[in-house]
Amino acid sequence: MNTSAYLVLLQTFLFSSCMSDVVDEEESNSGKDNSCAIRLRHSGKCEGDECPYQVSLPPMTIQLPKQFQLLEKTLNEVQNLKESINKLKKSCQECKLQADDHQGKDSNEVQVPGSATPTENSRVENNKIQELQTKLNKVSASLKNARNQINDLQSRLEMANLVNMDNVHNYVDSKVSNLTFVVNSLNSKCSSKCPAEGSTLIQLVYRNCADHLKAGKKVNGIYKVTPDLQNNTFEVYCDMETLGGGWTVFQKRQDGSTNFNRTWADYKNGFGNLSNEFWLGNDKIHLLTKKGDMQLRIELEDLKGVKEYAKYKQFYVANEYLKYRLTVGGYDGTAGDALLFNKKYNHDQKFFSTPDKDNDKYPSGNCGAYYSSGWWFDSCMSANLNGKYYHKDYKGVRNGIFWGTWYSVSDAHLNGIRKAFKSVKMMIRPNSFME
Ligand SMILES: [Ca+2]
Repeated sequence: MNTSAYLVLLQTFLFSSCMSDVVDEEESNSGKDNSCAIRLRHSGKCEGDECPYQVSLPPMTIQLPKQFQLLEKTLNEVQNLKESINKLKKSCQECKLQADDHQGKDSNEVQVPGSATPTENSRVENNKIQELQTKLNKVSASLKNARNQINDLQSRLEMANLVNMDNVHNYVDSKVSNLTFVVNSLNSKCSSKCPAEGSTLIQLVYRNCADHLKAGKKVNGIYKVTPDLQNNTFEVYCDMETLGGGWTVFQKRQDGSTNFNRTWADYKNGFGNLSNEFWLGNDKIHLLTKKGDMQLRIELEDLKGVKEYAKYKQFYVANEYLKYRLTVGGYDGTAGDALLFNKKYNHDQKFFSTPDKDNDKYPSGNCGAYYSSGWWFDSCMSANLNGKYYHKDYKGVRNGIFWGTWYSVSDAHLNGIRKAFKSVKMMIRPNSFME
């Protein structure tokens, strides 16, 4: 049944029960009592067959078919949908507001305060980019410049590497050679042309015994010499007889009266008696030889009275700072070259050692202490002219005066007997000396 059918049924019911209560509007207004709970009144003029009525009904329950529940449910769903749509609308509006807010903040980051329009923002951003581009170009130019400078320095460094230490050494060596040549040529000029002219000078300063001889001193004995004007004058023993004389003696052994088992300080300053046995002193020997033109002569005599000699064209003793290092060479003579015996025993370029100062080449001990001597020990020796003075041949440690080429270094064939020497003399004279 549809809705219009129910209206017809309602009208039938009303008219059948309360037809008497149908009144005109005019009667109702007059206040007549009406016992019928259902009242029907005219509410307007009739038009054709239809008239308008106003129906008053008492409270009542109407039974409706199930289909009305669907309507109600549909209405509820529509209502729910409407609410959901409203919520979504509200959410969208909030989102939009937040988005706008963010957009405003972002634009502020590149915005100069006060400028607000998008066009201005864009212009400011462009300026910023241009500024950054300019800075970038500047940095790039600086880097290029630095790179060029580094390349320049690298090429200079390569040039500098070419001038390495070897080249410097070679340069210095060549200069020193040139200077040595000039000095030597000047020396030879003076020695060959100036003796007569220099006689006045030699008479004033006696550098060594040769100067005294030139001044006319022809007697062996003690003389004062000044080998270096910057150092003191000191006494020496002069041999004015051997091979024309003029020899400055710096060591002499002849009777064993002087002990040669001495300290570094003793050998430095000298000891003994210039008229008998002595060591002149390493400092003085250095001063006498420092000009580098001295020859060395060694004279030896054994207990049988056999005399031999060894001479060296070159003889130089360095200063104490260089441990009185010996430079010796250019052997000639009859006693044999015991100072440069072989590779194992070579006294050239060796430091001076004493019983209390080990500068030798022997790693396991002190040659000076073992052989009771101050000497230019190697490891240890093929010559030792400062050894103990024995008055006769001896046995045991070979710590006596020794010259390795006189007797065999091993001297095994002597059944361990060590040969002693009667006398030793070490003396120097300038190579330029004219006999
Ligand atoms: Ca040693």
